[in-house]
Amino acid sequence: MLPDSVQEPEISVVAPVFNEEGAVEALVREIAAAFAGWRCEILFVNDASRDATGERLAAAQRETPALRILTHRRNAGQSRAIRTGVRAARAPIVVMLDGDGQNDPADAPRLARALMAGPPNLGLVGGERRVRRDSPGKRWASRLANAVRRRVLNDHAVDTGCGLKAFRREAFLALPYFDHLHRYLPALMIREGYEVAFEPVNHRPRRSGRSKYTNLGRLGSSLFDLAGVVWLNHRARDPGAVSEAPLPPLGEAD
Ligand SMILES: Nc1nc2c(ncn2[C@@H]2O[C@H](COP(=O)(O)OP(=O)(O)OP(=O)(O)O)[C@@H](O)[C@H]2O)c(=O)[nH]1
Ligand SMILES: [Mg+2]
Repeated sequence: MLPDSVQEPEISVVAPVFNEEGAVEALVREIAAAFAGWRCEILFVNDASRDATGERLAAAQRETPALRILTHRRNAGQSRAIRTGVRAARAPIVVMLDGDGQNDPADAPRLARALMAGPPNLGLVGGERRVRRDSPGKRWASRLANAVRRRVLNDHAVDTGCGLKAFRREAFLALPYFDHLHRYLPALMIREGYEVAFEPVNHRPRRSGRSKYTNLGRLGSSLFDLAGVVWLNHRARDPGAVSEAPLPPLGEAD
Protein backbone atom coordinates (compact mmCIF):
# COMPACT_ATOMS: atom_id res chain seq x y z
CA MET A 1 0.00 0.00 0.00
CA LEU A 2 1.42 3.35 -1.01
CA PRO A 3 1.40 6.26 1.44
CA ASP A 4 -1.50 8.75 1.06
CA SER A 5 0.82 11.41 -0.33
CA VAL A 6 1.44 9.31 -3.45
CA GLN A 7 -2.05 7.96 -4.10
CA GLU A 8 -2.44 10.69 -6.71
CA PRO A 9 1.10 11.76 -7.51
CA GLU A 10 1.86 15.02 -9.30
CA ILE A 11 5.21 13.63 -10.39
CA SER A 12 6.56 10.16 -11.23
CA VAL A 13 10.32 9.62 -11.20
CA VAL A 14 11.46 6.71 -13.40
CA ALA A 15 14.91 5.11 -13.23
CA PRO A 16 16.00 2.14 -15.41
CA VAL A 17 18.53 -0.13 -13.70
CA PHE A 18 20.61 -3.02 -14.90
CA ASN A 19 23.23 -4.41 -12.47
CA GLU A 20 23.43 -1.27 -10.33
CA GLU A 21 23.54 -2.90 -6.86
CA GLY A 22 26.07 -0.36 -5.61
CA ALA A 23 24.05 2.70 -6.57
CA VAL A 24 20.32 2.18 -6.12
CA GLU A 25 19.87 2.62 -2.37
CA ALA A 26 21.64 5.97 -2.18
CA LEU A 27 19.87 7.11 -5.32
CA VAL A 28 16.38 6.33 -3.97
CA ARG A 29 17.25 8.31 -0.85
CA GLU A 30 18.50 11.26 -2.92
CA ILE A 31 15.38 11.29 -5.11
CA ALA A 32 13.08 11.18 -2.06
CA ALA A 33 15.01 14.08 -0.50
CA ALA A 34 14.96 16.13 -3.71
CA PHE A 35 11.16 15.79 -4.00
CA ALA A 36 10.34 16.22 -0.30
CA GLY A 37 7.09 18.19 -0.11
CA TRP A 38 5.87 16.94 -3.52
CA ARG A 39 3.27 14.23 -4.13
CA CYS A 40 5.84 12.03 -5.77
CA GLU A 41 6.12 8.34 -6.60
CA ILE A 42 9.45 6.75 -7.53
CA LEU A 43 9.58 3.85 -9.99
CA PHE A 44 12.72 1.78 -10.42
CA VAL A 45 12.64 -0.65 -13.33
CA ASN A 46 14.96 -3.57 -12.70
CA ASP A 47 15.92 -4.77 -16.17
CA ALA A 48 16.59 -8.43 -15.18
CA SER A 49 19.72 -7.55 -13.20
CA ARG A 50 22.00 -10.47 -12.39
CA ASP A 51 23.52 -8.87 -9.28
CA ALA A 52 21.83 -7.88 -5.99
CA THR A 53 19.98 -4.86 -7.45
CA GLY A 54 16.61 -6.49 -6.63
CA GLU A 55 17.55 -7.08 -2.98
CA ARG A 56 18.96 -3.57 -2.63
CA LEU A 57 15.75 -2.10 -4.04
CA ALA A 58 13.64 -4.16 -1.64
CA ALA A 59 15.72 -2.77 1.25
CA ALA A 60 15.28 0.76 -0.10
CA GLN A 61 11.50 0.27 -0.25
CA ARG A 62 11.35 -0.44 3.47
CA GLU A 63 12.84 3.00 4.06
CA THR A 64 11.01 4.81 1.23
CA PRO A 65 7.45 3.49 0.81
CA ALA A 66 6.89 5.79 -2.20
CA LEU A 67 9.25 3.50 -4.14
CA ARG A 68 7.63 1.12 -6.64
CA ILE A 69 9.77 -1.68 -8.07
CA LEU A 70 9.03 -3.15 -11.50
CA THR A 71 11.08 -6.09 -12.73
CA HIS A 72 11.60 -7.40 -16.26
CA ARG A 73 11.84 -11.17 -16.58
CA ARG A 74 14.35 -10.72 -19.42
CA ASN A 75 16.84 -7.95 -20.06
CA ALA A 76 15.24 -5.63 -22.62
CA GLY A 77 17.50 -2.57 -22.59
CA GLN A 78 17.41 0.96 -21.25
CA SER A 79 14.65 2.30 -23.54
CA ARG A 80 12.28 -0.56 -22.82
CA ALA A 81 12.92 -0.18 -19.10
CA ILE A 82 12.08 3.52 -19.31
CA ARG A 83 8.92 2.73 -21.25
CA THR A 84 7.84 0.13 -18.68
CA GLY A 85 8.22 2.78 -15.98
CA VAL A 86 6.38 5.49 -17.91
CA ARG A 87 3.47 3.15 -18.67
CA ALA A 88 3.13 2.26 -15.00
CA ALA A 89 3.53 5.89 -13.86
CA ARG A 90 0.39 7.57 -12.52
CA ALA A 91 1.40 11.23 -12.68
CA PRO A 92 1.00 13.41 -15.80
CA ILE A 93 4.63 14.57 -15.50
CA VAL A 94 7.52 12.11 -15.51
CA VAL A 95 11.16 12.73 -14.67
CA MET A 96 13.55 10.03 -15.83
CA LEU A 97 17.13 9.65 -14.72
CA ASP A 98 19.90 7.08 -14.97
CA GLY A 99 20.02 4.48 -12.22
CA ASP A 100 23.79 4.60 -11.74
CA GLY A 101 23.78 7.93 -9.91
CA GLN A 102 25.48 9.94 -12.67
CA ASN A 103 22.53 12.35 -12.84
CA ASP A 104 22.02 14.51 -9.76
CA PRO A 105 18.46 14.17 -8.37
CA ALA A 106 18.80 17.68 -6.91
CA ASP A 107 18.39 19.02 -10.48
CA ALA A 108 15.19 17.08 -11.14
CA PRO A 109 12.58 19.34 -9.45
CA ARG A 110 13.87 22.33 -11.46
CA LEU A 111 13.30 20.47 -14.75
CA ALA A 112 9.83 19.38 -13.61
CA ARG A 113 8.92 22.94 -12.61
CA ALA A 114 10.16 24.32 -15.96
CA LEU A 115 7.93 21.83 -17.75
CA MET A 116 4.91 22.59 -15.57
CA ALA A 117 5.37 26.35 -16.03
CA GLY A 118 5.63 26.04 -19.81
CA PRO A 119 2.84 26.02 -22.41
CA PRO A 120 0.87 22.75 -22.95
CA ASN A 121 2.83 22.07 -26.15
CA LEU A 122 6.15 22.04 -24.27
CA GLY A 123 6.62 18.27 -24.28
CA LEU A 124 10.06 17.85 -22.77
CA VAL A 125 12.71 19.66 -20.75
CA GLY A 126 16.04 17.88 -21.09
CA GLY A 127 19.16 18.18 -18.98
CA GLU A 128 22.25 19.64 -20.60
CA ARG A 129 25.47 18.35 -19.06
CA ARG A 130 27.81 21.35 -19.19
CA VAL A 131 30.72 19.48 -17.58
CA ARG A 132 30.82 15.78 -18.44
CA ARG A 133 32.26 13.37 -15.86
CA ASP A 134 33.13 10.74 -18.45
CA SER A 135 36.34 9.40 -19.97
CA PRO A 136 37.90 11.49 -22.79
CA GLY A 137 37.07 8.71 -25.30
CA LYS A 138 33.43 8.73 -24.37
CA ARG A 139 33.20 12.53 -24.44
CA TRP A 140 34.75 12.54 -27.90
CA ALA A 141 32.39 9.84 -29.23
CA SER A 142 29.42 11.64 -27.72
CA ARG A 143 30.45 14.98 -29.25
CA LEU A 144 30.76 13.40 -32.68
CA ALA A 145 27.42 11.59 -32.41
CA ASN A 146 25.71 14.77 -31.20
CA ALA A 147 27.11 16.85 -34.05
CA VAL A 148 26.05 14.32 -36.70
CA ARG A 149 22.60 13.93 -35.18
CA ARG A 150 22.02 17.69 -34.90
CA ARG A 151 23.09 18.23 -38.50
CA VAL A 152 20.96 15.41 -39.91
CA LEU A 153 17.82 15.88 -37.80
CA ASN A 154 18.09 19.62 -37.20
CA ASP A 155 16.54 19.04 -33.76
CA HIS A 156 18.48 21.89 -32.05
CA ALA A 157 19.10 19.52 -29.15
CA VAL A 158 22.26 20.41 -27.24
CA ASP A 159 22.50 17.12 -25.33
CA THR A 160 20.20 14.19 -26.10
CA GLY A 161 22.28 11.58 -24.26
CA CYS A 162 21.67 13.08 -20.82
CA GLY A 163 19.63 10.56 -18.81
CA LEU A 164 17.86 13.30 -16.85
CA LYS A 165 14.73 14.59 -18.60
CA ALA A 166 11.25 15.76 -17.61
CA PHE A 167 8.39 15.14 -20.02
CA ARG A 168 4.64 14.80 -20.29
CA ARG A 169 3.69 11.16 -19.89
CA GLU A 170 1.04 11.44 -22.59
CA ALA A 171 3.56 12.92 -25.06
CA PHE A 172 6.13 10.18 -24.39
CA LEU A 173 3.60 7.40 -24.89
CA ALA A 174 2.56 8.90 -28.25
CA LEU A 175 6.09 8.33 -29.62
CA PRO A 176 6.96 5.28 -31.73
CA TYR A 177 8.93 2.80 -29.63
CA PHE A 178 12.24 1.23 -30.70
CA ASP A 179 15.33 0.06 -28.83
CA HIS A 180 17.54 3.06 -27.94
CA LEU A 181 14.69 5.46 -28.53
CA HIS A 182 15.82 7.35 -25.40
CA ARG A 183 18.62 8.99 -27.42
CA TYR A 184 16.16 10.57 -29.85
CA LEU A 185 13.49 11.91 -27.52
CA PRO A 186 13.82 15.60 -28.52
CA ALA A 187 13.61 14.85 -32.28
CA LEU A 188 10.66 12.49 -31.77
CA MET A 189 8.83 15.03 -29.59
CA ILE A 190 9.31 17.71 -32.27
CA ARG A 191 7.95 15.23 -34.84
CA GLU A 192 4.73 14.97 -32.79
CA GLY A 193 4.41 18.78 -32.73
CA TYR A 194 5.81 19.40 -29.24
CA GLU A 195 8.43 21.94 -28.27
CA VAL A 196 11.50 21.00 -26.27
CA ALA A 197 13.73 23.03 -23.95
CA PHE A 198 16.97 22.41 -22.07
CA GLU A 199 18.26 23.27 -18.60
CA PRO A 200 21.88 22.96 -17.45
CA VAL A 201 22.42 20.07 -15.02
CA ASN A 202 25.16 18.59 -12.91
CA HIS A 203 26.85 15.36 -14.05
CA ARG A 204 28.70 13.01 -11.70
CA PRO A 205 31.24 10.27 -12.28
CA ARG A 206 30.02 6.66 -12.13
CA ARG A 207 30.98 5.52 -8.61
CA SER A 208 30.05 1.84 -8.77
CA GLY A 209 29.25 -0.88 -11.26
CA ARG A 210 30.24 -0.90 -14.89
CA SER A 211 29.19 1.00 -17.98
CA LYS A 212 26.63 -0.92 -20.02
CA TYR A 213 27.81 0.43 -23.37
CA THR A 214 31.04 0.51 -25.33
CA ASN A 215 31.93 3.56 -27.39
CA LEU A 216 31.97 1.60 -30.61
CA GLY A 217 28.70 -0.22 -29.88
CA ARG A 218 26.98 3.02 -28.96
CA LEU A 219 28.26 4.80 -32.08
CA GLY A 220 27.22 1.91 -34.35
CA SER A 221 23.69 1.62 -33.02
CA SER A 222 23.32 5.42 -32.94
CA LEU A 223 24.02 5.64 -36.68
CA PHE A 224 21.62 2.81 -37.44
CA ASP A 225 18.90 4.43 -35.33
CA LEU A 226 19.60 7.81 -36.87
CA ALA A 227 18.69 6.34 -40.28
CA GLY A 228 15.45 5.07 -38.72
CA VAL A 229 14.58 8.48 -37.28
CA VAL A 230 15.29 10.13 -40.65
CA TRP A 231 12.80 7.68 -42.18
CA LEU A 232 10.23 8.39 -39.46
CA ASN A 233 10.56 12.13 -40.06
CA HIS A 234 10.05 11.64 -43.79
CA ARG A 235 6.85 9.77 -43.07
CA ALA A 236 5.47 12.30 -40.58
CA ARG A 237 2.68 14.60 -41.77
CA ASP A 238 1.72 17.72 -39.91
CA PRO A 239 -1.91 18.92 -39.76
CA GLY A 240 -0.73 22.35 -38.54
CA ALA A 241 -3.37 22.64 -35.85
CA VAL A 242 -6.50 20.73 -34.91
CA SER A 243 -9.72 22.61 -34.24
CA GLU A 244 -12.98 21.16 -33.02
CA ALA A 245 -16.45 22.42 -33.97
CA PRO A 246 -18.65 23.23 -30.96
CA LEU A 247 -21.15 20.51 -30.10
CA PRO A 248 -24.77 21.26 -31.12
CA PRO A 249 -26.99 22.32 -28.18
CA LEU A 250 -28.79 19.44 -26.45
CA GLY A 251 -32.07 18.47 -28.12
CA GLU A 252 -31.11 19.68 -31.59
CA ALA A 253 -29.09 16.63 -32.45
CA ASP A 254 -31.86 14.91 -34.49
N1 LIG B 1 22.99 -0.09 -21.27
C1 LIG B 1 22.00 -0.57 -20.60
N2 LIG B 1 21.58 0.18 -19.60
C2 LIG B 1 20.54 -0.27 -18.97
C3 LIG B 1 19.91 -1.48 -19.37
N3 LIG B 1 18.86 -1.60 -18.64
C4 LIG B 1 18.85 -0.57 -17.81
N4 LIG B 1 19.91 0.26 -18.00
C5 LIG B 1 20.25 1.52 -17.24
O1 LIG B 1 20.39 2.65 -18.09
C6 LIG B 1 21.24 3.63 -17.47
C7 LIG B 1 22.32 4.14 -18.41
O2 LIG B 1 23.35 3.17 -18.62
P1 LIG B 1 24.90 3.53 -18.36
O3 LIG B 1 25.71 2.29 -18.47
O4 LIG B 1 25.03 4.30 -17.09
O5 LIG B 1 25.26 4.47 -19.59
P2 LIG B 1 26.26 5.69 -19.54
O6 LIG B 1 25.94 6.62 -18.43
O7 LIG B 1 26.22 6.27 -20.89
O8 LIG B 1 27.67 4.98 -19.28
P3 LIG B 1 28.67 5.20 -18.00
O9 LIG B 1 29.22 6.55 -18.10
O10 LIG B 1 29.72 4.21 -18.09
O11 LIG B 1 27.82 5.02 -16.78
C8 LIG B 1 21.80 2.95 -16.23
O12 LIG B 1 21.02 3.36 -15.14
C9 LIG B 1 21.60 1.48 -16.54
O13 LIG B 1 21.54 0.71 -15.36
C10 LIG B 1 20.44 -2.28 -20.40
O14 LIG B 1 19.99 -3.36 -20.78
N5 LIG B 1 21.48 -1.77 -20.99
MG1 LIG C 1 26.05 6.09 -16.55
